[in-house]
Amino acid sequence: MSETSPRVLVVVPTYDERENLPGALDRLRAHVPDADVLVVDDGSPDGTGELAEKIAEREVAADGVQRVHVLHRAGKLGLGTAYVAGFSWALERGYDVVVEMDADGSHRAEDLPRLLAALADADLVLGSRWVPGGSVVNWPVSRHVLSRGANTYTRLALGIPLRDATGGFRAYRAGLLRGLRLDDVASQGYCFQVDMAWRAVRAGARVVEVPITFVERALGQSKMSRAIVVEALLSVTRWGIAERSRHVAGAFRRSSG
Ligand SMILES: Nc1nc2c(ncn2[C@@H]2O[C@H](COP(=O)(O)OP(=O)(O)OP(=O)(O)O)[C@@H](O)[C@H]2O)c(=O)[nH]1
Ligand SMILES: [Mg+2]
Repeated sequence: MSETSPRVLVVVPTYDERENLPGALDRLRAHVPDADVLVVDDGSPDGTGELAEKIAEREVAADGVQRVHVLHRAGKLGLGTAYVAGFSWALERGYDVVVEMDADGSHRAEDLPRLLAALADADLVLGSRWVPGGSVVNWPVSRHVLSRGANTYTRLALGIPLRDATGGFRAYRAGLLRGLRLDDVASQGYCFQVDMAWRAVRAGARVVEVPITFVERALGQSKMSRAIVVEALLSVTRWGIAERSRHVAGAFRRSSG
């Protein structure tokens, strides 16, 4: 990464976020004016993709620079593949840093400069709700329990020290993404976030957590579902068992060899 002025791309996946996207893009422009944005829209029935195009055109007309880009996909293909498509788009265009960020207002653009600053000594920076200084605004107790429980389970099952591996507000050095095999990432939802963190840890990446304030969406519908929670639980369990088996096999080979 060139230390002077890294080129940053913020990837924002959208599905029916018409009410949220304009505010999210305005706040990004205010807090990280030099970052480019890629909206990855899955043919949102509410017209989010077309709205994103209009905002992009308006910005070009205003100052002649295209900072907002839009990638249209044919239908709802899932959060994981939306991010992988966004990462590939970024790597093909030579960005130095790639950010994941939701469109629904949960991830605050004012926290992003701290995430980007922390990349000076890291390959992956996780915006974390569950480190000192991190917080969640407007969540019912059930969501706290789910997120805390999922993260504790992930930490124990995979043996990684991360407090918030399921969060989706994070910044990657492009070099790390280039070194990870993204073509076989099949996870969606929370599972995608854990998958990427787990791949990064196994690749020897420096992963750090920076506290963020996560604000529950005020508008629009959550796409979270029971299937997404089950997918994460099953996959983390599978990865944990595979990891333990590798350790046991290694110890056995050492003791018998
Ligand atoms: N392109 C694309 N975007 C998606 C898809 N599913 C969700 N998103 C977007 O991904 C972001 C996160 O989705 P949310 O529904 O907010 O899910 P969440 O943040 O895990 O759940 P909540 O905390 O309940 O909001 C939002 O910007 C969504 O619009 C999808 O299949 N394709
Ligand atoms: Mg959300």
